[in-house]
Amino acid sequence: MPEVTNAAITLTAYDWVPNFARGQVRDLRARWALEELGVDYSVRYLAQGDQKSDRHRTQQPFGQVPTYEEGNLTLFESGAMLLHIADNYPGLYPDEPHGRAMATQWLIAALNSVEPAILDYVHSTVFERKQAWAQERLPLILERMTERLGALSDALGEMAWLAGSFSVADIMMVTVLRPVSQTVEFQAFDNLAAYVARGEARPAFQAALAAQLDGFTGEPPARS
Ligand SMILES: N[C@@H](CCC(=O)N[C@@H](CS)C(=O)NCC(=O)O)C(=O)O
Repeated sequence: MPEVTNAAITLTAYDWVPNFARGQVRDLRARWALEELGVDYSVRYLAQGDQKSDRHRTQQPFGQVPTYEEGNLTLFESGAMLLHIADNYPGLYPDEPHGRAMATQWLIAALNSVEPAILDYVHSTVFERKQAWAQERLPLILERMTERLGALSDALGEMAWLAGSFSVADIMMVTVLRPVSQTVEFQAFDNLAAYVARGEARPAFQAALAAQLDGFTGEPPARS
């Protein structure tokens, strides 16, 4: 198991999140990449709320997880972590420069062209669901999300992975898609449903998911 104590790489993660977020917190992305490579990492667990401390903000200006520490390097942004890992440990980028550029492109597309539409849906159906306007806004959000998923489905076509061989682009895209992968709208795209299932079937994904779930040993924040 790559999650050990005193490894050269340390991630931050939460020691508690609500059930709906378990298995979705973005430290999963870095864990998955490291599991694929068999690279050891440690985790510093934060209680809910501690991510907003001054100390944590020196590492993550937005007061979020994950962070990634390795020697004197500290990174925030899961995308930067995946690119750094792929650059420094062979195995998650295609071998030739063209393939690497394609993988980088698709990782950024996951974050910049696909994730915003998915987050809109998650915000509307989870965090903002009790707002009077949430139901009224939903059709528009679904339309935008479906348009993005349709375009991704067309681009993926019959390919197994986005940049030829399995790469960091797939770690990012699969984790970006997972929050909506059980919706009717998503399941209508057979190749996307199969793509996410293919990613989730990888032993390294399963190990990363289990490690994240094992880390939720804390208590919910006290109600004020
Ligand atoms: N763009 C950041 C987003 C990080 C993020 O949204 N983290 C969430 C957990 S998955 C978080 O800490 N949310 C709590 C908060 O924003 O206070 C990344 O990809 O690393």
